[in-house]
Amino acid sequence: MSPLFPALFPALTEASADPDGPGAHRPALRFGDRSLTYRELAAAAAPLAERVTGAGRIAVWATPTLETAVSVVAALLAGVPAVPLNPKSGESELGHIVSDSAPSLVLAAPGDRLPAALGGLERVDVAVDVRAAGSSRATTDHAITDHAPEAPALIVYTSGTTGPPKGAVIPRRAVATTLDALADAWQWTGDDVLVHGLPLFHVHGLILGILGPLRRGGSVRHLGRFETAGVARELSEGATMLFGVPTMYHRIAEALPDDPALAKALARARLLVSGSAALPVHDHERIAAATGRRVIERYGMTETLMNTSVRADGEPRAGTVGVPLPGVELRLTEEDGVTAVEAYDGESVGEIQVRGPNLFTEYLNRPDATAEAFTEDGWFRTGDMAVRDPDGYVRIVGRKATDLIKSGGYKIGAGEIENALLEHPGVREAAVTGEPDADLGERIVAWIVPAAPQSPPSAEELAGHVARRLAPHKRPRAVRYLDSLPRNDMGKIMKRALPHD
Ligand code: MCA
Ligand code: AMP
Repeated sequence: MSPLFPALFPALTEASADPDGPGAHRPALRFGDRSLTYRELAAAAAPLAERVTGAGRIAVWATPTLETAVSVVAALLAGVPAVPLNPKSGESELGHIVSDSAPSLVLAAPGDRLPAALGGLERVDVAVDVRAAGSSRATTDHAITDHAPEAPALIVYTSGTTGPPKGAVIPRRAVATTLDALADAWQWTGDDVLVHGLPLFHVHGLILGILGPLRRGGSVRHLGRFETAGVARELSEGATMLFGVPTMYHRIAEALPDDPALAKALARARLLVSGSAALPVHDHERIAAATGRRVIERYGMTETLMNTSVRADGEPRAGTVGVPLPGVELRLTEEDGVTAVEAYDGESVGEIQVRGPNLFTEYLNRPDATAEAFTEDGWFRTGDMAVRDPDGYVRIVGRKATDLIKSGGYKIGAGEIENALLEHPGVREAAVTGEPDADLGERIVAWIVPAAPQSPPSAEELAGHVARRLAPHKRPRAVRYLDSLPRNDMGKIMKRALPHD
């Protein structure tokens, strides 16, 4: 182990070395009525780590369950990069991810039905027997070792404007760095108990929401699925922090007027954190008015992990994502992508570029895309447009690419949906845009020129088509039919010229 890079999960290492020690019996993970202490987690993950050692890459069928958390911890202990799969992904998306990342194994809970796209992979059943785990201990045979900081920890697929999603290779060093920077910003300790209901195949729910508490030696209670009742229950029973996407906070804001128990529970929380998209000021204000608590925002990206945050000891300013995290260099640049915008005036807009140990290494198998994403001197181009207040608070004001849609906190490329729509026999031409939506932030709208104008495919048919091929969250929420799409002289679709309501 490198002395500069302590184990990713010190509490787990300790519980494994001293299964009767004081930290070993502390709670680590809870999903519904199933939970594991650190000692039990070590006992469950260590043999699995041994099983997958040397496996190249492994896929994890990332349902919101204890099995997923144990699988990812085991992969990290073994030093084998894990590829979390959205269990609702359709065939085309899964097929792409599997052929691109070429895992040798897929880890899934016993009884999970895996789709045909995973048929070629050897399956390892992850049987977490919670009761048996209580009496077993991680033995020294299953020594928990650590691995090189630059070794890949996870490959997380993320949408671009066109084409299929790209696999961001996230090294162990980035995971450790970002979680420690958040610990500093949020005064996050082993005494914190996090509650969340986020999916486990993205950075937010998996790295921040599961690996974060484990790195601190604290615990997480996952709701299985997001519901305000679950949030209220856990926060009133000892949870101290809540992580969510803006859609979740919007739903909380909507529920608050009729739910005094929810207001009381939120008022007790130490920290309410929103991220993955902008939380509208109106929702910030409604939550503050009903609970006396301010939600704080942090800003990150799959490729960069976390870049900025409002600090726990800072001023919680609605509409901003706070200040750069320790170790993160952040600059704004002009249109040319290299000239720095120096002003801190709350007005001068530039693209956010970041540099630091929190960054990914590359897009898997995509040297072209990797090269394009960085400037010559190593700054990562986020594509997010922002201004800075005089005291350094960053306000995100937009996005460079109009073909990226953020819906429910998921990043979705218009191009991948257009391609899927064009594969439908009833579609001649297709364009996809995002429109403002109070609940989802943006909703996906499909503009269709039907192959047969007298019998166009229905909106439900097209939503189902996209959901089956890609994923349900990528389905259009509205379909508009046109005789032709507006195009410029070059034949390129002019999305800004599409008629709006
Ligand atoms: C409806 N459904 C369908 C269809 N229509 N399924 C198949 N085909 C159809 N045509 C199903 C859905 O699968 C779902 O099933 C249910 O109907 C409701 O669908 P939907 O309305 O889409 O879901 P929702 O409940 O409204 O979801 C809202 C949500 C979700 C819970 C907020 O959007 C969410 O979990 N967002 C989190 C995104 C996230 O984690 N982003 C992080 C990436 P069922 O009811 O069974 O589920 S960003 C990131 O990581 C960076 C680093 C960052 O900064 O954080
Ligand atoms: P993803 O690529 O799915 O990891 O999403 C990253 C993108 O989410 C960023 O580039 C931003 O556009 C957006 N994002 C994340 N957090 C915030 C936030 N707090 N406010 C506004 N946008 C955010």
